[in-house]
Amino acid sequence: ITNRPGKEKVAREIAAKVKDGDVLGVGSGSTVYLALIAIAERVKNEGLNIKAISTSLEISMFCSKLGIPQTTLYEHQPYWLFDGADEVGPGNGLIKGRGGALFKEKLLLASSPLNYIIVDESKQVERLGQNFPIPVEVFPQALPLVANELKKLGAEDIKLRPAKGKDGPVITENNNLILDCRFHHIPTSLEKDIKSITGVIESGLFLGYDVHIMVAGNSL
Ligand code: DER
Repeated sequence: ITNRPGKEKVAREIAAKVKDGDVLGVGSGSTVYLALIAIAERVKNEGLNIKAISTSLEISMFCSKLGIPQTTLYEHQPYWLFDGADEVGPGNGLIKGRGGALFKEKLLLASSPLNYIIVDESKQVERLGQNFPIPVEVFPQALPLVANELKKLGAEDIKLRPAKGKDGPVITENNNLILDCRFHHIPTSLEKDIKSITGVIESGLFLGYDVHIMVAGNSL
C-alpha cells in the first residue's frame, strides 16, 4: 500500500467539494473508497442530498453500504466526477485500470463536464508507462487478433490478466478479458490506435482529457 496519509488527505479534500444536490461520477480504487467514506459522513451529518453514478460493482455495493443513493446515466448526467489513477504523466496523461473498471471509468469521465483525479505523490511519473502496463479490455474471441495488432503498435510485453480466486483470466463486468501491455514509448496517437483495433472495447490509457489532478493537498 502506498503512503496512506496522502490518500486520506486528498480523499477528504475531494469530499469537501461535494455540494447538496450533486450528481457525482464515482471512479474506482482505494483512494475513491476513502473519499466515499468521507462523503458519507457529510451526507449523514449535513443531510446532503446527492446521487452517485458508480463505475464498478465494488463501488456500487460500497455506496449502498454507506447509504449513498445511486442513479444511472440513463436518468442523469454527472455534474462532476472523481476517480483515481495508476499513473499521472506529463500533460496529465493517465494510466488507469488496475482495478479492472476502465471501461465505465472512461465512459463516466467522458460523460462528465468536470473531472478530478485524486492521487498521492506515488502516482506521478516522468514518463507514462514507467510503472504500470496499459490495460486493454478485449472481446474474448478477438484475443489473437488484438494481441497481434498491439504488437504492431509497439507493445513489448502482453499479458492476459489472471484472476485471483478462480482459475483462468479476469473476466470484466462487461464479460471481456484484459490484456496488460507494456509500451516503452507512448505516442499521442496510441489511445486512438489501440481503440481502433477490432475487438478492443477500451483501454486504460487516457490522453488529452480535461482532468484536474489533485495530489494530497496541492491542486496542480
Ligand atoms: O483502476 C483504476 O483506474 C483505479 O482508479 C486505480 O488505478 C486507482 O486505484 P488506487 O486509488 O487504489 O491506487
